[in-house]
Amino acid sequence: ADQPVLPSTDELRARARASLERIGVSPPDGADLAARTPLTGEDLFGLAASGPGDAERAIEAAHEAFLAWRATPAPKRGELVRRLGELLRAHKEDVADLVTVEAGKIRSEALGEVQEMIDICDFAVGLSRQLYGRTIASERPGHRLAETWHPLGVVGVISAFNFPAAVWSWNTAVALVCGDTVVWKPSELTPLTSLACDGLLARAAAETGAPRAVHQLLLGGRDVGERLVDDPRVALVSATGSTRMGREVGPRVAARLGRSLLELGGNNAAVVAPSADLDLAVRSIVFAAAGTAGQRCTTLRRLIVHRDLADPLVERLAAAYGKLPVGDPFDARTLVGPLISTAALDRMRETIARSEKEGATLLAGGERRLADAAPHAAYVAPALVRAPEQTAVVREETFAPVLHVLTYDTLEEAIALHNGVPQGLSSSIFTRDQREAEVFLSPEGSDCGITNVNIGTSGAEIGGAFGGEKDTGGGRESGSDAWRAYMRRATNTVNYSGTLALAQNVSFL
Ligand code: UN1
Repeated sequence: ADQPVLPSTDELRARARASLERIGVSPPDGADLAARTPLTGEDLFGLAASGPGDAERAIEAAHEAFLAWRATPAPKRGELVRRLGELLRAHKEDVADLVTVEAGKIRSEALGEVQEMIDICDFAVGLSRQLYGRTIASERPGHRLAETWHPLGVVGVISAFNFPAAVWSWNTAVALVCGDTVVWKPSELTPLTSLACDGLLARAAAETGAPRAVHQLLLGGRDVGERLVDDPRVALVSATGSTRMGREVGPRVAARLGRSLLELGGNNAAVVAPSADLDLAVRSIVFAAAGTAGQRCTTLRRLIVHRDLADPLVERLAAAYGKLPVGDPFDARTLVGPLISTAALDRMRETIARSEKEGATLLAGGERRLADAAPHAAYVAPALVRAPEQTAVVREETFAPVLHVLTYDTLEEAIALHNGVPQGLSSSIFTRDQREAEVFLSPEGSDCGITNVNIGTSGAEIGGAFGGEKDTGGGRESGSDAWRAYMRRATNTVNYSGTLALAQNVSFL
């Protein structure tokens, strides 16, 4: 089922250049950093990277801009984000092209990523008139007790290759309406997409009269990220990536008593109960496990199936896996694009080999594809693996399409398996039994930040708060009241009584 013809690196370079031109940015020529495409595994452009000196200047500029931006009324700040949303609508295809060229996403998912950006812009514009505090009943006569939400400061955004644009927009659209300014260190694997986002925001700023300096882009490596982590002017560090990265970032930010918002690894599972609608379950599982070539933090990695349906379900999944078209993500027939790198492919193979050693059986996929056509790229058939139990390798997150199937007898056992991993991002149950569904959603059910019924683990809407527990880092971003992490709360007591009344009935003077 492979798509045999891949675009050449020259074609991809031309395509990326054309998108960037229409957006209005030219990549900074240089030799520090290579923009690369996983479609062929080859370099597109040499780019100039930012160093620690640039990071210092960017933080200072963002801090200066913050001092003015915080005094701009929130609905006016919303106008900048509204314009960004309009520009994203106009350049949806251009940004999606860059996402496909740099992250390897299939067309529909790349367009979906830009739609997610448009959605969060709409959400943030509405939010710009709804940064509500509360009034609280005071215990004293003639007093008013209230809380007010104020802008926080500079937000450092550290993002990953797999959502090179949307995760930036969740943070940036919300931070900007909250009155914060942003310094962004994107993944070194997706510099062109970041230049496009920064360029569109710069245009939105110019057209709405907002200061350009509210957003700063740093195309750099670890040294640049470290500056954001350590600088006390960066009030909030919002970091998306591996648990290993989070374990370094979290304590360092905490050591200076800064705030961090961590979105780390997931090892997401779905429980398939006896009453499940199997047609629905199969389609949901294949999208969640093989979509985005298994490279979402919300990717389905574990399937916990009732023993009575394990064999028929596994058979249907293996048949579906066998037909998945792997290849050029620009080809409308393709469902699985390349992995980000051959290193990711090596890790995937290691995981399968370790799993086999731990007693598992590879049922479908796992083989490299298109190696002759693109020897530096990493096309692979998504793997379906049946594991005898939840062994060590099953408890780890491998950022590649490997779905481990486990079986259970009682719901209690299914939930114990489900929660028996260090990560806690996303989870699902497929069932038509309301009691089972409610138990899964209850305090004794799934321990994740996202818990779904009859829908897969990936592809959350922006309206909800996004994030997870345990090794996932505890952060929440995107919709609902996640904006509060980007603001500081002030509690106000106002005495309009003309006399002094102390709280807790204290008398003094
Ligand atoms: C990520 O993989 O880092 O829920 C984010 C989803 C997307 C976001 C994933 N809306 O799959």
